[in-house]
Amino acid sequence: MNKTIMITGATSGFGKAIALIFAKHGYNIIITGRRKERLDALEKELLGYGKISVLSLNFDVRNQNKVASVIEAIPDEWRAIDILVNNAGLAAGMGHIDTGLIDDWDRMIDTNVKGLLYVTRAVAPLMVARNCGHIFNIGSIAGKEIYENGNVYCASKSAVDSLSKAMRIDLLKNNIKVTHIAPGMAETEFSLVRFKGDKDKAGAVYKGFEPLVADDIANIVYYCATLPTHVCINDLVVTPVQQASAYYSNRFINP
Ligand code: NDP
Ligand code: 8X3
Repeated sequence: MNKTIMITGATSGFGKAIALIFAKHGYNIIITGRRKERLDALEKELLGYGKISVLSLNFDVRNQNKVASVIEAIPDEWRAIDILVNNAGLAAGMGHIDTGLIDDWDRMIDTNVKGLLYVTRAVAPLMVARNCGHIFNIGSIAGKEIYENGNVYCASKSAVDSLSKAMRIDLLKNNIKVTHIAPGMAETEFSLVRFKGDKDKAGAVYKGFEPLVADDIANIVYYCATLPTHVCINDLVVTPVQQASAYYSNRFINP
């Protein structure tokens, strides 16, 4: 019987790449996100791999009632979720703490922290009931090292790091693995979202630089998920070779 993976934020970037690699390996996939048309297109693409089932759930992780009711209503054959990937998240803007936009702060905290908690609260009991499961939380190098203007995004990802440790402790007796992955710079729609559609600002982030791509993170998630049952990778920081930390990167210099 196929195993089942649920991925939040599967309409783009890491989440989509994770859905594709697990579909290739014969997992049934639950994809979630706000953009319904993208979920529909991805569902078709995933079904193209054959011999798997796909369930699309269209919700905003910030809406606790919706998260709880949609997950509560999933059909019986989908309730045995083996892997949950808490990936949905974003950075909104960059600014000093004295001038930052409150609306941006709310979006980041509501999505990256509260949304992750709402989804986990709805799915973890299903794993506890079966005494098995694997939860992946996508944090960031920004949660390990704080950089100027990163304040609230960094804090939200530090919370993801802390919550991963907390989940591992609280779910220890339930045989549930928890893996925190903290990527460095990766070229997805992340910077376009952070800079609110400004392509020049988003493009500049990766200039003179070979960033990670979504497949790099997807391959790592797949590797961690397929280790022997007694092995759990707890915490991984993953950067491009040209990035040594949140502050140090070795950019190509234009001639
Ligand atoms: P993308 O912008 O490409 O993808 C983000 C995904 O999150 C989308 O599928 C989006 O779906 C979903 N999402 C965002 N907000 C919500 C919401 N309120 N409700 C439901 N889904 C939501 O970025 P990445 O793939 O790069 O980002 C994935 C994760 O990786 C994020 O948590 C990000 O912070 C983290 N990360 C990214 C890094 C990078 O450099 N790219 C580095 C380190 C960590 P939709 O809009 O359809 O709802
Ligand atoms: C995204 C990585 O360095 O842009 O989480 O904050 S960084």
